Amino acid sequence: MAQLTTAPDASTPDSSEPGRPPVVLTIAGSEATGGAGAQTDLKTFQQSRVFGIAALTCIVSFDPKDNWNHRFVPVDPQVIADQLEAIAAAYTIDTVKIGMLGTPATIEVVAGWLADRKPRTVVLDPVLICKGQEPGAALDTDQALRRQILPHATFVTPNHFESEQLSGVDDIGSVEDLTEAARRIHEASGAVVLAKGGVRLAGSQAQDVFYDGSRVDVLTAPKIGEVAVSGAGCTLAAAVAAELAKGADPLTAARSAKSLVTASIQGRITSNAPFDAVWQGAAG
Ligand code: PXL
Repeated sequence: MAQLTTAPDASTPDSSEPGRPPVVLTIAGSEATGGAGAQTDLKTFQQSRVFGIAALTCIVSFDPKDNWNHRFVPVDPQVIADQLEAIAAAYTIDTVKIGMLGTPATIEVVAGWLADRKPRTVVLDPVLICKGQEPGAALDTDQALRRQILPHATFVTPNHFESEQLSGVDDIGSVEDLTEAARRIHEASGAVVLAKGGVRLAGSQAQDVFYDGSRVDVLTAPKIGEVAVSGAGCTLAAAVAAELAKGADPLTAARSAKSLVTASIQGRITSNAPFDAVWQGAAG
């Protein structure tokens, strides 16, 4: 059982110091090729002009000898607790982005830390599936994420599959379905929801549904190809977190994040891997 030490509150540095960027924490996995996960989050934070820090939850190494499937190794829960202890001792954390957690033990540590530190803004990218995980373990992880992490989220960014899973709306095939899913996820969590249709909804536009409990907005951008680019979801949630940390309202944060993702997909980097990597620097 990992020990979560409650560090003494860091003597809060003056966060209104002129020129000082907001500090944004990502709690996420490493994806070694840099197309997704914590590496993507940190690049997004830099591009968005916030000071990014990261606590690593797992290490994903694709296996080029096995069709680039995921090899997934969780970080020891105590080591996750240690990282969070160091971070909370150094900074007052107001804004957190949560990416891949990967195991119930990791979720336990992160949920405990969120309950203890109560950051004002928690942007959850509810990563439910990692190809390298054993399906039984993935189910436990999904349930733990829903029960223990979702209640702490203030903003959640499910993709098409995650929207179906979290809302119980089957076969989301239209913006209306996605809106219903966003409403249900909001009712279950209280969080602002940005449900991503991406390339999964028919038509020439990539459509996402924003719902904050009172207003529904459909965010659109022309689709760039018909294949989802890995790292786009991480970039979106990280950019939302960065914009909220800088003081944007949720809808403005969602719109800015979507335009950063669109530019990052447009400027994507090819490699010898069979998938491209989003490049946040392309946003200029
Ligand atoms: O894009 C989802 C994702 C998030 N985090 C890590 C990943 C992936 C997908 O590969 O490896 C660490």
